[in-house]
Amino acid sequence: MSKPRDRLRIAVQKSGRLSESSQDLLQRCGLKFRQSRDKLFCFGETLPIDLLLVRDDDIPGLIAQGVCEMGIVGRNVAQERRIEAQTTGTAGFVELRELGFGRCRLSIAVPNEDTFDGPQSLAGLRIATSYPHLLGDYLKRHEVAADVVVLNGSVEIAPRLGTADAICDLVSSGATLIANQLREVASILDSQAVLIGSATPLDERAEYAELLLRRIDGVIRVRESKLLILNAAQSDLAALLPLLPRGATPNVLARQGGITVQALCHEAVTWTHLEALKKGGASQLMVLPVESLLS
Ligand code: PRT
Ligand code: ZN
Repeated sequence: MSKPRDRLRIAVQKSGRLSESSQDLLQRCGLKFRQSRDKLFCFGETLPIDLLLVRDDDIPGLIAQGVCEMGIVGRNVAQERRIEAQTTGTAGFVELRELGFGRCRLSIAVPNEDTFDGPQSLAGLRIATSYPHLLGDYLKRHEVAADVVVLNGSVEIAPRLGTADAICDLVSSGATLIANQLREVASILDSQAVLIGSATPLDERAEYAELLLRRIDGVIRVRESKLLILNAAQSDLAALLPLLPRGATPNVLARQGGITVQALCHEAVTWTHLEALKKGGASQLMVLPVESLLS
């Protein structure tokens, strides 16, 4: 039996669309790593949390096997693995947080000239995909019998090569579909990067996992947060408060000749908000980015 570990491991994509944002997120959480020579394992210098740099598809399995406790993958990868695992038991991981980057959708696309009148139009077609379980689940839910052709890359050229009649692939801008004369006809999954974690309770290291989760929550909130500062007369306060962005938490400070309102805003502060507040009597309006947040 392997020796119990006293450090937590988190796996992120080594190189690809999620790599930079994943490492940036961990850095913003105050984690710093010393990269090893093989560049697959990075030792955490600030907390007992180490980093594994791997292929995204391997991350759910590494968590299920107990090689690491957390990981960042696209929801498409997590859901594909979850459906696949349904036949063998449990997936061994749970989704902990949505991370707000790597947004895309898993969609079905057909050649431009083909008609599509709903899922039934796919009956009897050969559909190329790297996501056979998600596609299979979609077809089953719509009671459509089609041929799933599994490809590990270049799915979008399958119809032109004659190896498939339609595809089911990830789409973000849609430019790849257009370039391949394909038309998106149904979206079967909305995806973004998610933090996944072990489904089995962690030992003493649960403390590190909780700490990391709290910091991640702070980083996610702070990303959209702004501090709105304004001066006003005390007599205008009641009229100004409803004009603040929704969900803002104002802090009213007395100053000579009036008040200063500092409002933490988790939603966009627009020019319309500022103009309405100015009209309501506010002056010296200022919107500042928030660096860190701990509440
Ligand atoms: O080597 P490794 O296995 O780790 O990487 P990978 O090649 O499997 O994954 P990678 O880096 O391509 O994508 C990682 C994750 O990024 C995916 O699992 C998704 O969760 C997410 N993501 C976000 C995307 C896209 N956007 C995306 N646009 N993954 C792939 N694409 C493809 C799309 O299919 C198309 O071929 O990028 C191309 C450009 O898309 P358009 O629509 O903008 O033209
Ligand atoms: Zn991959």
